[in-house]
Amino acid sequence: SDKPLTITVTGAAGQISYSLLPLLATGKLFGRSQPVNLHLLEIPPAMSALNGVVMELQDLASPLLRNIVQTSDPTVAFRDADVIILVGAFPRRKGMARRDLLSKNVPIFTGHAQIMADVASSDVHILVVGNPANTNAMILSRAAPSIPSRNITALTRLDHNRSCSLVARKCHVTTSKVEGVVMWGNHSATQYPDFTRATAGGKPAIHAMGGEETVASEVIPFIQKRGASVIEARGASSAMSAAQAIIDHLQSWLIGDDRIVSMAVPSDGSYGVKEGVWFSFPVRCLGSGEYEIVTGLEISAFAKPYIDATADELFAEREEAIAISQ
Ligand code: NAX
Repeated sequence: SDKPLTITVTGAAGQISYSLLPLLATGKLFGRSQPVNLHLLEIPPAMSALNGVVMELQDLASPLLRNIVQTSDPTVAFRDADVIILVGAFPRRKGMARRDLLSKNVPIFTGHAQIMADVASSDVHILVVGNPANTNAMILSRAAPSIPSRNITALTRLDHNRSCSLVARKCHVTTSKVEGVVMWGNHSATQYPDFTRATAGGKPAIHAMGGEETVASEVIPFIQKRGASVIEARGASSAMSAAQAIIDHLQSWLIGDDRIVSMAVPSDGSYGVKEGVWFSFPVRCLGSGEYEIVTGLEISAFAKPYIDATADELFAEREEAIAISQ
């Protein structure tokens, strides 16, 4: 339509946003006929850097980019937002325990939630990227009960994409030929990238991946540690690939997708994961933000301990986060 959609991005002067904003400004999410407004939120010390980002956005000269708002006031940033991408979070410093990270981020996401519920569009769709992403989404939902919990998801698409790309490389096919990869659970080291049903060009991929034993000893840890490997090599965490995963996630979720993808959504009890956490499941996206968790996949004796471990971690995070918020 001609009416611009308003997209809010928090942490807009950070490194993921530097890769994400040009994609949003040039129609890589909603296509080349959908104008967008960008509302950019940062904390006061980053406002000068944000101003530089805004200059560069203007200099893209994108015909789709209408209003740009740069602010450190969440009420201004979230006003009338149709889509909110929460990238901003307190960063994990060396030696920081999970509890310390949670105690910094719980207040940020609680505060943002209450403001969003008041000023965002009534049909707002929210993607949480900032870590701990799954638990931040849970906290956000608890603090904004007027926003349907299905409208709040967290990003595990980067882990999913990493897994699809690995299958494609091992099987010598393009990623368009890869299906059946599922990324279960938390966006953390306990994530379970599941290759059991992965196919490349319609054929099972597990043999090319080295068989079940090699998958357990090498392939799963390779994906679980991929983020750390990027940090080690680049001296900075994944940004380009995270930005693309955000676009992929939002495109599947808001526009629709023929393929099954992985998304952290509120658990409905499927696969024995109790309600109360945002768990990455295989989902079928029906368009316009509608999705359903794919049920009925067989969970093998191999997969079960992985799924239980990542669920246990999410419930432990949930307890800690709720204790902090009280
Ligand atoms: P950066 O540190 O480069 O950028 C984060 C930005 O957020 C900073 O500019 C900071 O000033 C801003 N910020 C902090 N608190 C804020 C607040 N209360 N309101 C608004 N802005 C605030 O980090 P970057 O590499 O861009 O990563 C951002 C987040 O994504 C991190 O939490 C990171 O751990 C997480 N990631 C999550 C991924 C996922 O798959 N879910 C993958 C990529 C990434 O690691």
